[in-house]
Amino acid sequence: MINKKLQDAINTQINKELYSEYLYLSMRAWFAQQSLDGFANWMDIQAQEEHAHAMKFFNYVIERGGKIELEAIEKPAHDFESPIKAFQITLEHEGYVTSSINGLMDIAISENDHAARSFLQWYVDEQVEEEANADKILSQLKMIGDRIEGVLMMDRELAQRVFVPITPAK
Ligand code: OFO
Repeated sequence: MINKKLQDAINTQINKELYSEYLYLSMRAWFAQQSLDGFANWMDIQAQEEHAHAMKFFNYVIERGGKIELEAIEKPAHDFESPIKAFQITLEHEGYVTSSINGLMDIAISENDHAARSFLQWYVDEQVEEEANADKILSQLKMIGDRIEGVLMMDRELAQRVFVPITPAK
């Protein structure tokens, strides 16, 4: 049976993951409106990953005999000014999610829930990748600056990203 404190915190985290999905869907739309379809594809995959993160938590709560309580999802921004701005927001957001995951791990540790610690370790590792991916793209965009050929080259590269399904629970 899942610990109540952790269950409530995971329910909040599910909302954050679903908000992340919304945010990246909104960015996907913005990039598509700028005719940057490769960037839009990257955001589309990112949104799918966030949905998978939410569902992995969702399944875990149920598997451990807990209760799911879905909350309203906040409206995301819809105008991102530039690719650099969008990736600055992405990196900042992922940093926020990382600290939130760390908070869940702190609860699992203080409640002596070893199963939850093992489960949450996947998210701790995933966040390293989430931040690194956003940081790399942001750094490259800064190098490219205003050079449109560079942006278009990146757009072609980001069009290659594909969704890799994750294990639904555990
Ligand atoms: Fe779910 O990792 Fe991004 O937000």
